[in-house]
Amino acid sequence: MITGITGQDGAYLAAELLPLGYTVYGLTRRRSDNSLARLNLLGIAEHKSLVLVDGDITDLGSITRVLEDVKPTEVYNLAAQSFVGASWQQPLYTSLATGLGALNVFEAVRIKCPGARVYQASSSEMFGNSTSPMQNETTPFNPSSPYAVAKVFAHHMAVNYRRSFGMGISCGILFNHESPLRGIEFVTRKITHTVAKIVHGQADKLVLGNLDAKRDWGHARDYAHAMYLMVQHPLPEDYVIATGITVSVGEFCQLAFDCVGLNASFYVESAAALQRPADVGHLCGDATKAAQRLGWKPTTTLAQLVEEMVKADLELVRKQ
Ligand code: NDP
Ligand code: GDR
Repeated sequence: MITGITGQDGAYLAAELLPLGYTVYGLTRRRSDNSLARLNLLGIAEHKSLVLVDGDITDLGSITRVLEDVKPTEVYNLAAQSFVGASWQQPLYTSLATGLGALNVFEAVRIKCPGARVYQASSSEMFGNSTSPMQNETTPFNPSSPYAVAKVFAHHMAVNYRRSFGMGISCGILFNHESPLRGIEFVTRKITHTVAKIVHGQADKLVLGNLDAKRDWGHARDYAHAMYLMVQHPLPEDYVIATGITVSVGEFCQLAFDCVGLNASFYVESAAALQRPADVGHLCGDATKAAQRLGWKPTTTLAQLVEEMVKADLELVRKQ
C-alpha cells in the first residue's frame, strides 16, 4: 500500500515493487482531474497488479476503511503537502497533511494491521540550518519551515509508535531527490524545464530565488529502492539517504545549461520575491548507515541526473 502514489516517489516505488510480484494498492484522493500522468510515464498505470483505492490521509476514517479492506503487509506513507515554499502560505493545511496525516496512517495501521511494516517519508529539511557540515541519523533537528516542523512531528510520532507499540515503522530521512517526474515547482525541474523552453524559443530567462542554497541531490529511482530496502530489513530503524555531494542552485543551473551548450550567466536572474521567509542554506547527507546495513548506494551521478532531466524536458517542450 502506497500513499502518495501519484507523486514522484510513489510512481518510482510502484515501478520498483510491481516487477517483484507485489500487488500494489495506491491511495488516491478525490480530484476533478484523475490524472495518472507519472504512472503513465513509467508505463505502469494499467498494470494488472496495480489497484487504486480512494482515501485521504487527513481523514482517519478513510484510511482505516482502506486498511481494513486491503490488509497490507507493507505500508509506504509518502503522501504529504511536500512543497516547502507553499508551507508558509498554507501552514495549517501543511501541518494537517504532512504532520497529522502521517499520524493518521500510523494510527490506522495500529488499529487494522499492526503487524504491517511501515515506511515514513522523513526529510533532510528536518535538519534545517544545521551546524554539522554533514548530517546523519544523530544530527539534531532544527526545522526552518512549517513543512519541516510538520515532518519533525511525523518523524517523532513514527519513532514513538515504534517504541510504544513495537510497530515496524522505519523512517527514511531522504535528502532531495529529483527526476523527470519531479513537480515543476521544485527548483531542479524549474531549471531543466526553463532551459528546454529557452532552447525552443519559448522563454528568454530563468528567474529563481536563492541561488546560493546548497543541496545534496540524488535520483528518485535510487531513493525509492532505499525505501524498499528499509522495509525489508528485519529491524525497523531510521536511515539517512543521500549522495554526500552538495552543490548550489547556481551550480545546478550551470550543469543544466552546459547540457545544451549555453552559458547560464546570460540567462539566470535572482528575484527577491522568490526568496523564502527562511531558507536552508546547506544540506549534505552522510548515508554511511544505509550503505553498511542496507547495502544501499546511489547509482546515478549528479551529471547523469541533470542530463536525464534536461533531455526529458527538451522532448516534452518539443512535443508541446
Ligand atoms: P510529491 O509532491 O510529488 O507527491 C506527493 C503525493 O502525496 C501525491 O501523490 C499527492 O497526491 C499525495 N497527497 C498529498 N496530500 C494528500 C492527502 N491529503 N491525501 C492523500 N494523498 C495526498 O512528493 P514526492 O513524491 O517528491 O515526495 C514523497 C514524500 O517524500 C513526501 O512526503 C515528501 O514530503 C517526502 N520527501 C521528498 C523528498 C524529495 O526530494 N522528493 C525528500 C524527502 C522527503 P496528488 O497527486 O493528489 O496531489
Ligand atoms: P526543497 O526543494 O525546499 O529543498 O524541498 P526546492 O527544490 O523547492 O528548493 C531547493 C532550494 O532551491 C532554492 N530556490 C528555489 N526553489 C524553488 N522551488 N523555486 C525557485 O525558483 C528557487 N530559487 C531558489 C530554495 O530556496 C531552496 O533553498 C524538497 C522537497 O521535495 C521536500 O518535500 C523535501 O523534504 C526536501 O526537498 C528534502
